[in-house]
Amino acid sequence: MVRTPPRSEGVAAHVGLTDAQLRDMYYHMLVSRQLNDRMMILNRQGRAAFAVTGQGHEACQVGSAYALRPGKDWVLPYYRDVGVVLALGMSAREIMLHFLARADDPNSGGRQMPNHWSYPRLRIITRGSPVGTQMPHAAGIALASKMRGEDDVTIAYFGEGATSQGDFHEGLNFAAIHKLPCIFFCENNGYAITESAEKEMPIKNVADRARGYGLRGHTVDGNDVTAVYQTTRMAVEDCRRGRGPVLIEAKTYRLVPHSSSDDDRRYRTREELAEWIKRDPLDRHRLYLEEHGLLTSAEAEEYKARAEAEVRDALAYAEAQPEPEPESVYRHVFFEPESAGGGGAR
Ligand SMILES: Cc1ncc(C[n+]2csc(CCOP(=O)(O)OP(=O)(O)O)c2C)c(N)n1
Repeated sequence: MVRTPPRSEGVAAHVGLTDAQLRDMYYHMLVSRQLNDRMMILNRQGRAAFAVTGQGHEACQVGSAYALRPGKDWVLPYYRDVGVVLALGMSAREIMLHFLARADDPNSGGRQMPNHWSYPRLRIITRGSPVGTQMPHAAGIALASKMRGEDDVTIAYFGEGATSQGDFHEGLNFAAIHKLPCIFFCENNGYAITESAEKEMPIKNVADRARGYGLRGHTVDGNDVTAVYQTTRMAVEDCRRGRGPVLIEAKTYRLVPHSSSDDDRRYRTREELAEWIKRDPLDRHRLYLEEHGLLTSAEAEEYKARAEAEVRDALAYAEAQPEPEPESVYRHVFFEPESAGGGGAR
């Protein structure tokens, strides 16, 4: 591969981030990848019933999350978004507690499906399993922010398959009519389980739909973490200035089957996969940092080892924690006044 000469000066400032943030992004991407890999292994070992992971989506997830204010902006992630919740501040230990359904899981006390995030301190909103339901919720939350005169932005994440759901259209239409501070962020990985994007929609870009609703749309390379950051940052600023909602489509690819229950060899070729492995967002960001003199190869290896250690620790910690008491199955099914506004679903 041809390498451009190091030119670190001003690169971070040009992107709108500090050198340290650009390196931290890489670390978050590594931890996200490691967590996802570990989840799939745990499933294969029979230690976790189900895993749905997001290898390949790290640039979309980490890049967009860096444009948000953790604990202030409202976030409705979907099941692949390990990188989003991690970059916002959920720890690897907490993610593992959730994945292994332990009592101390801050997302649901070990009572939700894996990757059904819900973390009040970080304003991460709980989700249901039906695809696309987060869109009207996001519009409603953004309406509340607007009515209260607060400058919070709401972001809803989803795959391109979710754009075929009625909820997607209702959410975008409502948000556009009321000019709500809401970002609809599509991680377009080209497949909805077995269905390729061509069978899901008659147009090439999800973002092209934006005009039909009267909102702004952007398509961005979803494997370029700095491009995703800049696009999301721009959308956040537009929302804060009262310019209404934005639809962002980040084009990417999932490097793994849909879930632990899927065999992707049935519907996509190994050659296609190999092409996308060459565009791995982790390698790409690492190269970017190295080319700009922001990270040496030795430091990159150190980052990798540190990420591995963090995930090993998270797993050992979570496995040693108790499972929820049987009686807790009835908690959080109906509204409980004493827990309203509390600091987590324990
Ligand atoms: C309403 C509804 N229909 C079908 C499903 C089953 N299902 C779960 S994930 C999924 C694919 C969603 O694809 P996409 O939105 O592109 O996200 P991706 O998994 O590709 O990241 C489907 C069909 C569901 N959970 N909810």
